[in-house]
Amino acid sequence: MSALSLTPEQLEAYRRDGYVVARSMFSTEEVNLIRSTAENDDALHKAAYFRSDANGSKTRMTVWNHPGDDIFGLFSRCERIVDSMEAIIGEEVYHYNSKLNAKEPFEGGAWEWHQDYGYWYASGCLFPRMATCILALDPSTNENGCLQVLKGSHLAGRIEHVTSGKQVSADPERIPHLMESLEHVHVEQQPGDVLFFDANMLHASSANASANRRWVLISCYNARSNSPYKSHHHPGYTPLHKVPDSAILAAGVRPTAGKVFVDRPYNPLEDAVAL
Ligand SMILES: O=C(O)CCC(=O)C(=O)O
Repeated sequence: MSALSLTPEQLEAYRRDGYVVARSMFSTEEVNLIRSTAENDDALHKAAYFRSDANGSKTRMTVWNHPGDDIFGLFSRCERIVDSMEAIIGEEVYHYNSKLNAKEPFEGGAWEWHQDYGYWYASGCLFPRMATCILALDPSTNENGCLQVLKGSHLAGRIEHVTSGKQVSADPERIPHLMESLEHVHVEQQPGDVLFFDANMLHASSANASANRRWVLISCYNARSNSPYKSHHHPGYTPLHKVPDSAILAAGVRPTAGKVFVDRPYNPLEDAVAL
């Protein structure tokens, strides 16, 4: 177990609240390497697509399924992240997908309230033995569209997801009722902070109405025992090879040459409606 992985206290908070933030889990030097690779990686930018919100504001996203040996893959495979995920999920995990979400100043779009398992259920994962982590590459604030959560909402279980404008969201009728009893938290992060959250955690984010960019690196994990029963655009169980925590600094800038990206991901809910 990595000495940098989540502590027993953090794991307890995660189980109670559905999320926890590990402050400064990555050093300034590590985040600078990941950020500058993201800024200069042509393949990553060429593979990007845009996701619109109800007002036409757009988040730029690049998505991939297999972590690989580039610096983003080393992040997803490093011991402190994978050991934390295994402690959260309670068994061997595998990498389900990762993405770079870029909200540019005055342009980055909002995300409706949703649970990641709202999507992954439709993709054939039978249990919510899954979790997500978000590494902030820039300061992620209320002004530039940080993640928002409804604390404790993971305990509501999976909520029906419906199409809502151009996105799929958790049933909008239920959200105001859940908001009456649950705390609405804007989870601000500094570069290097990692937010871990449960697959059934209700989360959303606002558009970036500020002059400050908000880029985040997101990795999602599934339990080995929860490989989807049908094939879809994210992988079934694929062994994940952990790397030591030192791997990022040892690699330095290492871009994604040769990596296979996911085209705009097939979304069973959106695409069923489109058909
Ligand atoms: O980047 C964000 O603000 C939200 C991303 C998100 O909720 C997701 O990818 O499921």
